[in-house]
Amino acid sequence: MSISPLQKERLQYSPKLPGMLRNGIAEICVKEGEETKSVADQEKIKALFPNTYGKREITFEKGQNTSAAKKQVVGVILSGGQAPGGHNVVCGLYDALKATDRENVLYGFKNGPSGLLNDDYVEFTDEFIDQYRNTGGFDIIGSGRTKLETEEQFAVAAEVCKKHGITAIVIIGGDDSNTNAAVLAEFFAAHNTGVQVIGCPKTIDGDLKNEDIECSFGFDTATKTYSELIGNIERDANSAKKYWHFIKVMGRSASHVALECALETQPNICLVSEEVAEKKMSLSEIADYIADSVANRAANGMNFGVAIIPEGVVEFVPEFSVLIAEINELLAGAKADEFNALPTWKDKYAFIENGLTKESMAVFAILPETIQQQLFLERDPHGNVQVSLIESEKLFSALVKAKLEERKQTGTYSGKFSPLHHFFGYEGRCAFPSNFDADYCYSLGYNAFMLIQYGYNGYLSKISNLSKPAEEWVAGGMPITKMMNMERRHGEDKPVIRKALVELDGKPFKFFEAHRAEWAVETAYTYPGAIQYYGPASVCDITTRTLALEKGE
Ligand code: FBP
Repeated sequence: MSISPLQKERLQYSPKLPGMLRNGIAEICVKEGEETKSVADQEKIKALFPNTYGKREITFEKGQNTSAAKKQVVGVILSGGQAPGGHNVVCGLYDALKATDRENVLYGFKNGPSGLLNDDYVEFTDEFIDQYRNTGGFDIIGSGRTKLETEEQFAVAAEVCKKHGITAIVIIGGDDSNTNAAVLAEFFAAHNTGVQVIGCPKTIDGDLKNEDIECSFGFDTATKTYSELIGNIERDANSAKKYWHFIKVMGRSASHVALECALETQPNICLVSEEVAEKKMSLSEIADYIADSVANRAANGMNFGVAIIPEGVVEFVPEFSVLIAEINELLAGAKADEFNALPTWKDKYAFIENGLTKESMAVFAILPETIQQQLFLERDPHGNVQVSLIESEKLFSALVKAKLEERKQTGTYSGKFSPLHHFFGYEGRCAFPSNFDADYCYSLGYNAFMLIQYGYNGYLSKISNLSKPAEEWVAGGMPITKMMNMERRHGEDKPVIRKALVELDGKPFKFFEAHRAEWAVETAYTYPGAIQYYGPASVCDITTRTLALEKGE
């Protein structure tokens, strides 16, 4: 296999562990902290997790290893969307497992949780794993979005574990996957299988974080990758001085990615979905807000700019969510066939006009035709509109264009507006992990094995103090049930890890809020450049602005 020069070098990189894990397995001891309780709905969560609720928070320290010597056969699963550093979680897990006992075994279940159900796996060896050290992607075993959530699935999982003598499963995933990890851990405990379950916090979206988990892995590298590209575009915009760039960035729901990129690059506009919802902004108000920046800059002779749009924003616009709900209703069941049989868009438009309320029709009517059609073409397997596929960067540039036309009529704007569109998502999910993600992920995996070795079940691998150098990081574990509350999902009350949205009173948003008026008019762009893997720590080991601001740095 031919590999790039960078990959060749990265294979040799030694990820940094927290200081307390550096002295070798024989010198890692555990310190138990307080008993825990869930963040809300304590009685309900306790009743649903009688075997795993209320366990103690733990941290590792330097000292005599007192874990029971036992052969470990561990299965690992990569779940959901790719995030840079996933391979290093597997490598850290493997290295700790083999350092403890060469007889220990690590299996990788292929293509996500379905690999466990289908008993489709690979056994890791030194030779195999060494090809993936410090590389991006999840291609080492593949990933998938099958949800492990039913008793039937858990029973199959228990059978597969029994067949291979598996002692523990490590699930590397986001909030949903780790919620499912907690339920699986409870099932295994309730059925005395002896199999432990440990989770690791992954997602580029950055929405798996709370008072215990400072950030999910992958967020650092993905946002640095997007920020490099946005910075390059800003410099192009400032050179050519003729385009407005509308850039959608990934993040299915929360706007952490968009906000971090804005903090890194200081664009003219960055929408924050959580603020849109809080202020109940309409599409028209958002368009006016962007148009103001376009017009003010034009008045200063700058017919160019950059606007960042979070992927999930339209779902946070109240009137748009009502429209989506009405469209889902309009096409429910057989009505979809009736709609699809209509020969022309004109006929379809009349059908829509007939079926929507006056208010929703007014919202629908201002959308560009391509977006109107997208709402009816892109359906998920349940027949619902696939909101994530809506090209919101094009939607907002079209709405802004219409606003500017109106302003031209009234003589309040006389600039030029040439928009270009971009979507940065998949570009960042499999980048070579930054040193931060390489180190953090390796530590998460290594630490996950220590949790297994010490017999913990239903815990999330936890590395904290992350804004400091790795030497000062703190390794430990937190019962997943501590992060849970009850939420309504698909008509049922379910125990879930609470998804972290951008907090409007949090320091990262406050910083952005304090500067955005200036950025909207001035050209205050900053150019972060490419991720640096070699060189001074001041550029190679920096974490995100979000984490630094949250930590008051
Ligand atoms: P996870 O929550 O599984 O980490 O995935 C997040 C994400 O990358 C979102 O940002 C994006 O909306 C989604 O996955 C895309 O999913 P897919 O890879 O299935 O197209």
